[in-house]
Amino acid sequence: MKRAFITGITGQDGAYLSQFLLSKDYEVYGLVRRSSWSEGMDARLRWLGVADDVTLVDGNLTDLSSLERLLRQIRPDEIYNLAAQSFVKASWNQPLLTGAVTGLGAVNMLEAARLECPQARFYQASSSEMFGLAQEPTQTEKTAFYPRSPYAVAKLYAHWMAINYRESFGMFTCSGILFNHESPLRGIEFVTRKITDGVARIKLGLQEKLTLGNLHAKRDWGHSRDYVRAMWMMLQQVEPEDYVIATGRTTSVLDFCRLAFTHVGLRAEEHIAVDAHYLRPAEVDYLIGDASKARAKLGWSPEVTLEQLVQEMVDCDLKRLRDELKITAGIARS
Ligand code: NAP
Ligand code: F7E
Repeated sequence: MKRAFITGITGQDGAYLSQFLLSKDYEVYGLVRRSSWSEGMDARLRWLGVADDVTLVDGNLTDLSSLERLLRQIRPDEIYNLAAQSFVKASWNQPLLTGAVTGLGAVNMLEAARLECPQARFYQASSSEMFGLAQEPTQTEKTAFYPRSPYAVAKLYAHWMAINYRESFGMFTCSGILFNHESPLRGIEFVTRKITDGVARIKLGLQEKLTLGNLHAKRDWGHSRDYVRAMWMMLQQVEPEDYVIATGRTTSVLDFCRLAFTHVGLRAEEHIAVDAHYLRPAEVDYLIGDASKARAKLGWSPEVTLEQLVQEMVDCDLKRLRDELKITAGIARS
């Protein structure tokens, strides 16, 4: 039985990756940071029905000693470093924390692996945000980086450090340059989930308007379930390499809204408002990835279309809100 150690196990990708690795008979350990409210910590794992099948261990990406202790105890075959301050907009308000967690935190993880289990295979969660002000119309592993936020700069540092540990110490490190990927488990602050939650609220009469920022930004959106499979595939290869993971289709925020509103029989234009509060100091206007290398070498391709993704997200938000309304009505009656 292989053993995996996942940082960021309580996040969107951590939950789907846990489910995937359990289906492959892995023993799954996940890093959890201390917070004052621990009850909802494993909500995503619970939603996928895998919370009782993983072992959660306490530590923090910014505390090297905790990572060393855990790797010494667990001795994983594979390490997936998914933990990060991952919300781009927040990275301007908290640039130092973002650097400490998303950048240096990855180096803490690499260093702990080098000291305690240098043979373990290491996945680093790199990001299409590193392309930022895109230098080529379609981005591949060879496209020059131009990060546009403290988050992207921190990710780029972590990306090069993962490569540096491979080249300096011969460690099996892979960086997956993943384009945006979403799901019903996406954090509510990200635009796709904000849209699908808003559409569901408007449909149920709980909200009138959906207020957004830049409607014209374009992203290459896939499903998290497809993307965590690619992470695992990278670590099963003979040689460690870096891969772009993307669908090859780009869509504006406005068109994402249109898909979501149309799914519930509403017209997006009648319900969207724009507020400058949601604009960013520097924007990434356009991203579209070319995952030819992953297709050729890993045999990876996405299985979920954008339309299916949007429908799944809207339907899950509708169900969640209806369930909440039933509970509230039940309490009011009793
Ligand atoms: P997410 O839902 O925001 O999850 C982030 C995870 O990091 C959470 O489990 C969080 O724990 C944990 N974390 C934050 N700070 C930590 C710290 N100091 N110590 C330990 N854990 C900490 O992110 P995601 O969407 O699953 O993405 C996974 C990774 O892929 C991230 O590194 C992200 O930057 C990267 N990425 C994501 C995308 C995408 O489109 N989703 C694309 C490219 C790259 P709490 O639950 O305690 O907050
Ligand atoms: O923004 C625009 C916003 O916050 C997407 C992270 O997972 O993917 C994610 O980063 C676009 C931007 O994701 C709103 O300006 C308009 O152009 O959903 P987002 P992101 O910044 O692309 C990358 C690959 C990561 O690595 C990150 O960790 O949508 N937008 N109106 C808005 N965005 C938000 N959040 N809220 C709005 O109201």
